[in-house]
Amino acid sequence: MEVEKVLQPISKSGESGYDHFMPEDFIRPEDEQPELTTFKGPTPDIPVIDLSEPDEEKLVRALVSASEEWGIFQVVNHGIPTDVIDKFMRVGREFFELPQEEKMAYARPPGATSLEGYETRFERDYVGKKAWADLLFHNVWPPSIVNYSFWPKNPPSYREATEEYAKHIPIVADKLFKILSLGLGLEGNTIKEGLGGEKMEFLMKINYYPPCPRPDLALGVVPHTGYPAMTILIPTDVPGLQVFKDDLWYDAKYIPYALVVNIADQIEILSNGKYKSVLHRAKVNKEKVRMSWPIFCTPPADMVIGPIPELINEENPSRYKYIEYKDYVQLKLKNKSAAFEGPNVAKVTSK
Ligand SMILES: O=C(O)CCC(=O)C(=O)O
Ligand SMILES: [Fe+2]
Repeated sequence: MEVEKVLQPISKSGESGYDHFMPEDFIRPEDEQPELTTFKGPTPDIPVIDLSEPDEEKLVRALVSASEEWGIFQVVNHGIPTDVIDKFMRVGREFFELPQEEKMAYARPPGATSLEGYETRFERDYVGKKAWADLLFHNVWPPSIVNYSFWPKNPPSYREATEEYAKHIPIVADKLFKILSLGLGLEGNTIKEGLGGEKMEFLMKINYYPPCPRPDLALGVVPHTGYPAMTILIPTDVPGLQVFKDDLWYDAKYIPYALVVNIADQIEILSNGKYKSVLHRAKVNKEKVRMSWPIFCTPPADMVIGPIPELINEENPSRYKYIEYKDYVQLKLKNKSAAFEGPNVAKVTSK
């Protein structure tokens, strides 16, 4: 058995354990280390989308430009009450502050095909390194896929607070899918239907990033684009999310109560490459715990996804193949560099 044998001394202060030593397993290769690769100049802000904008055309224009240029935007005035968000974040944090044995009661079963469950300091990684994060995954919608055995019973209000927040997410997602469809010149329901309509699945993840002795060398989430359609995320106020744009890594600004929405691979495919699946990663912090709560809008496994037929003609041939979502995921998992290449694994290659 491989023993955790390489410990790298790192800090002048600190007493013991992770305060003092950084296991080699967590040190990213140089081309990923945040200190070496973060852009240090003036940083452009990720676009902000005001969902209460009454002028629909203006909203469409703003969302189209954000999705084409960035693939990520922050949504304000989304209609989720701040107290619902506060309670939701509180119960997630309380769960992660429980003793390890209690959290392990929700551990992802070894060899499970589903992502649901608790994992500690784990990441399926293409360079054989670990990410500095603990995770909990469970489905939140529709009810037919919810398995409460992965929902913490402690704190006792976990289920109620999480359901209260999660019920808003398909509503926000529907609004965004509609605007994105209109932005393609199509009927408002086109993207949602292309993703499985009411069968679309909402998988929640909680990222818990403990304080890290060397945040300059580690990452909480390694660079990736999302496999599914779209991610709707709420973070704590500790900065950490970074976005890759024009070959540079930028810090995302924290906006209280804004939802961070990123376009993922399936929307890039449906739009035949117009909307961009954004490459992103998460940094960790030396003193503070950081947390984030993404919800992944995911097509059902057997949904065949490819560019929306109305967008395809002789001048605009299909850039992606039509494949079932579960086969797409397998293609991504098989190819080591695919994690950061958007939907390239499904690209139609020229003859
Ligand atoms: O923590 C963050 O801000 C990003 C997390 C993320 O990208 C993910 O879990 O997929
Ligand atoms: Fe992500």
